[in-house]
Amino acid sequence: MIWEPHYECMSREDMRAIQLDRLQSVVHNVYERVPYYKKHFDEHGVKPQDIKRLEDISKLPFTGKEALMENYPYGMFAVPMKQIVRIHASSGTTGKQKVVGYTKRDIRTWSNLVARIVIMAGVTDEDVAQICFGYGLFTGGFGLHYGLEKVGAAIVPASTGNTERQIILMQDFGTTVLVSTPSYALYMAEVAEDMGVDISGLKLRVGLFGAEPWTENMRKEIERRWHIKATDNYGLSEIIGPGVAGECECGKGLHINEDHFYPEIIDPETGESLGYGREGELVFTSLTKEAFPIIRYRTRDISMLIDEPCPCGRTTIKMKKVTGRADDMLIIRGVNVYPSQIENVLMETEGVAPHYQLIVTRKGYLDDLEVQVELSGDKFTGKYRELEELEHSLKQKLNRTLSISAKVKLLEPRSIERTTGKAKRVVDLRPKE
Ligand code: DLL
Repeated sequence: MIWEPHYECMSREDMRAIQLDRLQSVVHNVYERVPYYKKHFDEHGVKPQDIKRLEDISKLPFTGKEALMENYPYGMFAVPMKQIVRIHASSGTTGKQKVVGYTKRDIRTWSNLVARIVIMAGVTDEDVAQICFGYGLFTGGFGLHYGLEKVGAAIVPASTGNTERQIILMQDFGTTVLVSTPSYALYMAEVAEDMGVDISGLKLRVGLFGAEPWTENMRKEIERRWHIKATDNYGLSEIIGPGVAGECECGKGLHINEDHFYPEIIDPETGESLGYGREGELVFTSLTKEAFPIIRYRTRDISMLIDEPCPCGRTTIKMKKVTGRADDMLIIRGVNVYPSQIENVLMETEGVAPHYQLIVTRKGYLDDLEVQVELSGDKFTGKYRELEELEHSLKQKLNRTLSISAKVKLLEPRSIERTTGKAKRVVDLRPKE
């Protein structure tokens, strides 16, 4: 089933026509109503009338997260507070929260777009969906809730935490769809195993996972542990929350709801537009939002746009699974290292569990990377020789993949703190410049 075939299966020409029409309207709107945009457009010498073709979007300046922080809390809103019916926020790594608002129409749009994604993943009105995302300022809980409700699934709004109770709910309520971060899904599997639950006996069949980067190897592990199909969905508060892009059953990338969010890929260093098929930073322009429209927002997420026909029948552009953020890239002794590269090595190594942390320190002028990873239960036999061999082989594999040497520290099972939301993979202890 396709939720809105009219838009999701549109010809490229029709899609481009809608996008241009909406782009022109949002650009006029923000220029008139949001002083931040007027100032920045004027500084760049660009006027709303200059947007004559879709390609003219590159004339507009980018918006960064700093803009949201400088205009905290409501300075980027394009409607009076009277029309705002919901506020969400997400904390950046530093400084103030990024605050976003929604009108009644925005909430309807959002629910519809999440419904598209939920349907893409194969959810129906027969499903019982347990939402294990936080309900609060975070957009995950409410976003998935409204979309799933629109589809007609029976929702169990379990939120995060009390993990044993989550497992009991799954058993007793006959949960068929699990909604959470990938790292929390793994933690829940661990708890279910500890409780002696027969996981294959549960009714679970699909997982809707998102809100943090995860590798294909992590996906395989989640599918193996839970006996489900694990699907990915992507979004960010500044754009709308979840509902930006999601995976169909073909599993060849995430369909972007591009009639609402115009995607671009840019070179993160130069800002140059890279077009389809090249890896770079994702940039989005919201085309229909009323309360909090946003122009050329730099997500810092690394992906690629894929323009290939999809067997599912949808014609929307797809994006490659995001496996990291530009901000997560570590520069260790001058070499770029992504946590996802390390995750891949760990997940392909037998004897270690999918729980890890990367500790970066500096001694003098030299950076040091230590990969701390838990042993899987069966490897934790205490046989010194075996552990030494495992550590050695991991070091070699990491060395080959990263082109730098990293220390490896094998930890007892369960020694890394579990999170019910987004996992913290990197602990950077280097002094800030
Ligand atoms: O995480 C929205 C969301 C909630 C998406 C639930 C999907 C499901 P923020 O808290 O603002 O919003 O964080 C957004 O999380 O820029 C990415 O770096 C990361 N992220 C979100 N989804 C994915 C994903 C929500 N599927 C930031 N894969 C984004 C990789 C993701 N990273």
